[in-house]
Amino acid sequence: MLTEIIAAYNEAVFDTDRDSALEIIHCALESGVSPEDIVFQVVIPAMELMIKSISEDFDANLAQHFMASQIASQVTEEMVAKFKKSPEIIGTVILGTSHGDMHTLGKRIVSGCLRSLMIDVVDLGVNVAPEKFVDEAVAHNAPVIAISSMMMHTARSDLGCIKVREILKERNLEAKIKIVVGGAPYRWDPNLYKIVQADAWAEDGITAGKVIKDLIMEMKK
Ligand code: B12
Repeated sequence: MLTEIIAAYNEAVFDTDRDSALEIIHCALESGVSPEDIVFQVVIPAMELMIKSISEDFDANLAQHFMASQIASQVTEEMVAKFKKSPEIIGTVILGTSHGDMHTLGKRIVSGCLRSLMIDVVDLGVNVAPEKFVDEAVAHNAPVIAISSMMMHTARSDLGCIKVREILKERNLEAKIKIVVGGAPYRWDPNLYKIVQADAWAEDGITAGKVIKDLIMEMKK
């Protein structure tokens, strides 16, 4: 039965049909599938499957990507509330757009993707000061700061990632807190993340989930 549910859910998500996706999930629940199985066997594998399809043409698959992350986030939130035992949160990520940057859509997608992977997200919103990223990471014991920049000048700014790195260095926090960046400028220049001294970058929300999850697991070792 699970195989059929997975196939039906994947089709609904790929068609960006939120209503059908939710209906499939609710029917699965009624027929006895556990909320845990829905998240770990249905929702997360569907997101992983989507990594392959969207990476072929990011812009053409944007709507699909956005909807998939929103559906995954919504279903995960609903199912987690029904888990027998609260799921173990893998770690916490501090997320925000860099100083001067008001673009929110990409960050929203990233947040949805992270939450669906059991990563706790502290969303600081837009136009975040570099000190704030670090202060919040320390306050929440977060191993990752994720910075979204949609414009070249906010990605390269002295008050963006570069400053966050400087503060981590000054406070001797580099071993404890890693920086992951993303946004259009990093797609234009895949080496930009090194120039701004981030530890990693990802080209889309689903890949961001994978990169950040791997980084958190690596740091736990
Ligand atoms: C929508 C949009 C706006 C909207 C934003 C609405 C909103 N609430 O977000 C509005 C109209 C407000 C706007 C304003 C401006 N914009 Co604008 N905007 C765009 C546009 C068309 C799409 C951006 C978007 O939402 N993309 C869709 C999302 C889903 O994609 P994404 O952000 O790239 O996110 C994905 C990945 O990058 C990644 N990702 C994103 N963040 C992160 C973070 C991490 C940690 C990781 C790992 C991954 C990751 O995952 C996301 C999901 O897959 C882009 C053009 C473009 N093609 O990018 C211009 C664009 C970014 N804007 C631009 C500009 C110049 C501006 C303005 C200065 C315009 C003006 N003169 O006022 C202002 C700046 C406002 C400000 N201070 O921020 C330029 C930047 C040019 C440059 N070279 O830097 C662009 C590229 C347009 C252009 N071609 O000129 N904009």
